[in-house]
Amino acid sequence: MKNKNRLQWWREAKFGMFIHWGLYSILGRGEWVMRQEDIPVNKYEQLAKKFNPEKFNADSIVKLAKKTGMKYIVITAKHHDGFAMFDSPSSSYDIVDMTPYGKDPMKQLAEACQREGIKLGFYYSQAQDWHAHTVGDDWVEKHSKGADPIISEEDRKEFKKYLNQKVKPQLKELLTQYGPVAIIWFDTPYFMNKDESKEIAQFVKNIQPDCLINDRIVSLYEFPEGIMETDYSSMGDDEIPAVVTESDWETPMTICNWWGYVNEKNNEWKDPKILLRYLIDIAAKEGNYLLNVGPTPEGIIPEKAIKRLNIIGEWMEVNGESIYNTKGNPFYNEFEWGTITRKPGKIYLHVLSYPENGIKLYGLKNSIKKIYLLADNVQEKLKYNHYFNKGINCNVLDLSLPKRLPDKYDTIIVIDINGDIDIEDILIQRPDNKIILNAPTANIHQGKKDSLIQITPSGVIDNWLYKEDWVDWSFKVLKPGNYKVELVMRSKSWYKNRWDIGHKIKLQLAGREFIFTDKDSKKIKESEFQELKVISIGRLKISEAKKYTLTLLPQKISTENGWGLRLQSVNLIPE
Ligand code: H79
Repeated sequence: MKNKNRLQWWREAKFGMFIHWGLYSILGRGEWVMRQEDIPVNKYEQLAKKFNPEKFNADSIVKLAKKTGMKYIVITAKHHDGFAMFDSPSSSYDIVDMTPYGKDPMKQLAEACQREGIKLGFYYSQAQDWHAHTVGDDWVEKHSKGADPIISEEDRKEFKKYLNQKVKPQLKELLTQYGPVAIIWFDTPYFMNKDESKEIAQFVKNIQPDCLINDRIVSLYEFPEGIMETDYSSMGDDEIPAVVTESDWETPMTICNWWGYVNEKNNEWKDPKILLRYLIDIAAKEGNYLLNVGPTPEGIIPEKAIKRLNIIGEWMEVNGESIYNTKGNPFYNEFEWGTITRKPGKIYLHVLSYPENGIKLYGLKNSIKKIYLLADNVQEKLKYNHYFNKGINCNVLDLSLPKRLPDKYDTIIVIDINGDIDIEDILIQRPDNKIILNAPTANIHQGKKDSLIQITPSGVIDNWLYKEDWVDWSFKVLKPGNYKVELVMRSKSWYKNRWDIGHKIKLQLAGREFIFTDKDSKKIKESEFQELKVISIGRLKISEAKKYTLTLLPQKISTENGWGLRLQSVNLIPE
């Protein structure tokens, strides 16, 4: 079994600062500039001569993180460009040997973090290294079929040499020069086979057993089951799962259009309100938020980033209790007005938009001690009605809100209860009468011995490759009526061919049966890497308020690219 004790601090922390800082910062066009602009190695190396971040002040950065409510920092010790931002005795391509600055910023950060009680982790690009030519420049494109690169035996030898001669010595330095390291944050595990991933992971654990490692040490495309040595999973860059996901996960998030510093001419900043919403949304889905800043070549965090962090920090100062050490939304549903976090004795309602009709919760069984606004020092009681409704056979909480809410971003309403939350253990129709059957709430039935069908950390039913595999959901309908049935599929990320097309599926519900294909569907672009497809299946009448089961039985699954059917939800929308 995995040792989960070492994750305790990380689970409580919920919020960390990512820092991308390196030679690329000088050019101000993001951390991929060397590759994107095809800068030759010898020319890129020259940047080191200009790197003199005299304004770098570890204390002020750590204090900023702390003031923002962040509990840990992860900084790029070495990014894909291969340049070590720390004192690396095993390499001359490092900040101490190559730059006029000549000092080790990681040492300063480690000391400042110790003083402030903030955990420090290092990002280390273990596979891509555009300076060690073996895994450099053209490798990704040369070997990539749009998926993970395949490499020749000869290249594999070179890669191993690089792992032994650069990666291991540098990891050892990072793990012995700076005291306890909270996390080694690996990235893009291109080229790595399972043995190599395990070897590097074990190498870290042998030196510092309590150092956490994320799962980007292993290619989850090649080895979907992962390896034991990893402690938590990284979502895709900027990716937030669609639904509550109970594994240990973290979303790395940019604050603007790149990770590394982007100068005034090229940058686009995210709206602070959206950045705060991501924090809340991620907590409500039971994950951690690793929000990135890119210091300038002088070593300071840009004003516009600080402004955004300050807005989040001010909110956290009042409302942090609803984020730290919480669990996610226990209802199997989202709400029109916002979302929920919780811990024993407390339920936190995050009101993100004012609900004109008040707030309704179905299925809460605990007796309620008190309901009040978190921002209200005197904790004046809010009026509510909590009762069992015989007509629909369900507990109902009706809550009316004050006319004005104190926080313009997210007002927290606290429900004090006894002990852990106790809700009806079945998916209940939402208060807005939609019925959303999300992937993680499905019962999965493996139809073959070698079935791989599973629910991914990002909340998708994935590796659904055989028509013998099937799924169903049980749920409680409160409001009989006519419903529109639709199915939502999610694309694979990163890969050029994101979809397998040509599925045929049977859906059974309330004595009706629909057979449909993915031919007629509406595509929705979610991000650069993610697309959804919505298939309208048909209409049906649900005549009673009671428990129903919906079953999906594939008749044909297309696996042209190896993805199969990737399902996010089945939605029943009242008409
Ligand atoms: O460190 C940050 C990124 O630089 C790194 N992960 C985060 C945490 C990362 N490395 N690779 N990738 C992310 C994925 C590759 C993205 C690419 Fe592109 C899409 C490479 C080429 C197309 C984005 C757009 C980067 C260059 C152009």
